[in-house]
Amino acid sequence: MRTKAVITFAFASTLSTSFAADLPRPRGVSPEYAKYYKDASSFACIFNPSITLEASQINDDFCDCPDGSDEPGTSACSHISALSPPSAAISDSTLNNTAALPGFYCKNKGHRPAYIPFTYVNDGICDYDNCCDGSDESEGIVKCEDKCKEIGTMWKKAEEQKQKTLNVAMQKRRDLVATAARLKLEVEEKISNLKSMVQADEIKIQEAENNLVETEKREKLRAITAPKTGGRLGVLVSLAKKRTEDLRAGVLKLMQEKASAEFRVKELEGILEAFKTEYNPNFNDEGVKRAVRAWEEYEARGRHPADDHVAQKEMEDLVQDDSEHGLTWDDYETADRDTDSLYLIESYLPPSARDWLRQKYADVRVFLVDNGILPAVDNDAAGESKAVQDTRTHLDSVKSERDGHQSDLTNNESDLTKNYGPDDVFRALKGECVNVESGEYTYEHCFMDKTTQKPNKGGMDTAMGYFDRIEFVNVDEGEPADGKGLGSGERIALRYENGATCWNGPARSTTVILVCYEINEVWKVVEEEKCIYRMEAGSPAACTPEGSRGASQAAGKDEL
Ligand code: MAN
Repeated sequence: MRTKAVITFAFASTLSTSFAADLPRPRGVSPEYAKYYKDASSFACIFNPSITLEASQINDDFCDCPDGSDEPGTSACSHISALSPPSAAISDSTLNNTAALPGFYCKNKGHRPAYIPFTYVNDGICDYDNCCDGSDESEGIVKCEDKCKEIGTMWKKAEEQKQKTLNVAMQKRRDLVATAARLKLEVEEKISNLKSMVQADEIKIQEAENNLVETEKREKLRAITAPKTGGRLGVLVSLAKKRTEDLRAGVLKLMQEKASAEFRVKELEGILEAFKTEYNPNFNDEGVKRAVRAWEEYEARGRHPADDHVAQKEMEDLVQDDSEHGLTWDDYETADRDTDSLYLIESYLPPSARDWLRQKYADVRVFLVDNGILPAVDNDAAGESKAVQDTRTHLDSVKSERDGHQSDLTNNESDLTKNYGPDDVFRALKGECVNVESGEYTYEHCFMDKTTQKPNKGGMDTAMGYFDRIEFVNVDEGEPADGKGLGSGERIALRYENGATCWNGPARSTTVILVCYEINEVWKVVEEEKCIYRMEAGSPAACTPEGSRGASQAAGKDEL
């Protein structure tokens, strides 16, 4: 088995068959070059036609032409061939400038024709990888049977399988593109709805602001024109009324207690009077005699109550209702304008003129308050009225609704201008996650979002980067038979940055290189440098619109 690089390079899959394939041509010559060898008697070196040789010098295993064109079927001029494995002895410029032939041409009937390096010719190794007909070995060192039928059949089968996979992948890509278009439309619709909502919110805000101004004005007016009960005189009157009521209640209570005490005194006086009349004076009891004497002295001073009918009358007067004395508190409580000249004037006016005057007075006051000439005394005392508070709360709520819609709008607008790759295809995969276990971790790739490293034995997840941009990278890797590899060429990559900071190192970052494949899969994760990761993955989104494995930058340029 030759090295991968040489074989890949030697594989001439695009060989044209439109040339005169039926021209007789020497061994190792492709139809493309047959025209140079059609003269049966002589041969002119392809790049150096001034040098002519005998026809018999073709493939005589001796290198005559400086461009090696006289030895298409041997390895005699292999040092000139561009397909020969590079060696220190032959510089690139020598190769590029002088080699006329691309290599030894294997017809590979039943399979695909191919060029192989001239060094592989007659080297004793059957080069079935590229020369399945065994024509590279003609000198009998080794016998290479023609395996093209078998190899060709296998190859065809593999190709058919690959094509099938590609077709599936391409269909899935088309579906993704359709989904992406629908999602984009949804975003556009959302934007248009949100724009209308923000506009409506602005109107609502304007209305609520006007409403607030009006309510504040109305409340001020109401506070100014409303009858006041809390003015100085009003407060004094209320206090006096309360005090009078308390005193009246006190007097009443005293009167009741007095009546009860009088009743009990009378009862006692009756007992003592009976005692004096009924006691036995012959019974020489000093205590009884003393008590009778005391009673006689008490009675001589006059019994209770002595002349208190005046006090009783006064008390009865005191507990009478104030209105009985012509005192109506309400008149004084609601009339705190006694010092206000307006209300003095008012009293001389008819009711209609009084209203007009009151309105004018209120207007002037509102004006003076608005302009800071008078303090808004009434509102200050009571704080903001409920009506104003409610209107302000409503204004705040419509404003916050507008802010929410505005921020949604900004997010959707920025989403619409975001690069989602060729045909917007990655929009359809946004947030979709794929996992793969590798070593002690499970790695997760969430499209257009983030990459994460999850320890299999428990512990915290580590952010390996957040989506930053789409890039195109060139790769040159093998392509496994199962198609789960990057292959060679330009590939689309999703770049994730600013993950968790590495101890003593950079913030973690990941490049996810994608290749066209029928499902979303992560095949391989490598930590290329400390905390700098690379994922190799398959996705239908990575197919080119034309149906090849690697997304090319040019294909998606219009959309970028
Ligand atoms: C963790 C993992 C590794 C990384 C080291 C760096 O173990 O994230 O991938 O190399 O931290 O300290």
